[in-house]
Amino acid sequence: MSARATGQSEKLFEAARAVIPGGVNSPVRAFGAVGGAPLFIASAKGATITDVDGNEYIDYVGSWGPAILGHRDDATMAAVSEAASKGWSYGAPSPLEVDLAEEVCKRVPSVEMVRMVNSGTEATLSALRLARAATGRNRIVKFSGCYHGHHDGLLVAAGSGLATFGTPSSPGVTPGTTADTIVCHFNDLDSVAAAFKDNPGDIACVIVEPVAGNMGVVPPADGFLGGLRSLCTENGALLILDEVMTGFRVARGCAQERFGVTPDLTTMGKVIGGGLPVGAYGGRADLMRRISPEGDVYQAGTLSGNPLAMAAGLATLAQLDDAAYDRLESLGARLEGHARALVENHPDHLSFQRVGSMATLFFKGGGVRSWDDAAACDTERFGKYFLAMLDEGIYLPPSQFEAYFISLSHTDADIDRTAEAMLKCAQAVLSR
Ligand code: KE4
Repeated sequence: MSARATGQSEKLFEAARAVIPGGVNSPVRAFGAVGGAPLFIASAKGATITDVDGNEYIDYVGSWGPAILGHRDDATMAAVSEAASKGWSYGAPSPLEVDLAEEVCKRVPSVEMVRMVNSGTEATLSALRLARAATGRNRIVKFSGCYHGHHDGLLVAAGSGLATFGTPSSPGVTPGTTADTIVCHFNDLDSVAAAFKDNPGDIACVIVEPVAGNMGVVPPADGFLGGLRSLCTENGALLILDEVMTGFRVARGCAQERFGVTPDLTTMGKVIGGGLPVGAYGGRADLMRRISPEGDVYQAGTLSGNPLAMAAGLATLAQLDDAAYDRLESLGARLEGHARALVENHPDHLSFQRVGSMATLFFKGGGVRSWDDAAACDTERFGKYFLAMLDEGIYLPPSQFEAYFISLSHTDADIDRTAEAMLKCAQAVLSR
């Protein structure tokens, strides 16, 4: 029995389930993968979140990536307050939209123009539409285990073959909307080559998380991203890097800078809004000029580029200088150093993978290179570990297939305390 009081969260969860599907506004928050009632968060500051029962936790969800500075940093708070003092939605252009677009284009050379939207889903949805328009082709390639938002064409289940046409993975998604989606295997260039061979001249683009974060953190194998770039170029298809999670997280210029690959289009979210609703897509100017009203590819959004979100994004990026990424790397390496020792004691049952300040402890030995590997994780043990970590005051993502996010507000002491809890909880779970 947990020592933590959770009565207020449980009461809120009961009330929420009466009026919100599953009691949450996004499925992963419901603790379905780990059991128990989700914690309702009352407030957060720095690396700490506090639930409605007054329990404090070191937070590794970080709003699923946006809270890279830590929660409620003073500069972002001041910037959003200043913007709000003037008004917060006009449905007309405003100066901060230009500022953020210029900052993104300055940081990411492959992004010559960028359009702001309100979520990562909107960003990828729009980028795929643009890729199909620009190439005049219908088919797209994605990878099993990669997630790009909840639009119909990407809610597909992979088949068992090398490169298979996706079948709808959710009711309400019609076979027609997934008929042009081909599912390949992450870190497997042969599966992508097969897709191009089997669909000559039909593939508009390949969309990929440059570092997979939605099956747990799975780094690209050496040569994988470069191989995708070559295959796309050779076959007249566009390469879309979905950097909604990795963007401005794993390097100042995104994963494309860290891994030295140049996409045709990039999608962004999370950090670019500093926790307020922002998604973005951008890339080569000749492609982006196809977007309405300059071009004929339609895309729109009532709240796109709103001043509050722009202010939060600008204030966040302003603090992400080289020193910040050095610090994030140092914190990530510190956690990895502790985790490696744990994994060495349990090589058949645990793996730890990290890129910069995003990491995952997998309840599977031998590492994770693709979804097939990730699917072999012991998710039941992960659930027990997650709940045990909560009792230790550590709030992890409530799913094996997610990333821990470290922020600039985490201290060495936070990391050491987390590692101590990881060792205690993982070993307890593995000993049962
Ligand atoms: P949103 O529509 O949730 O803003 O972004 C979709 C998306 C697109 N691309 C990547 C690489 C993503 O990771 C996401 C969303 N990430 C999840 C976390 N795994 C959001 C958490 C949630 O769904 O509640």
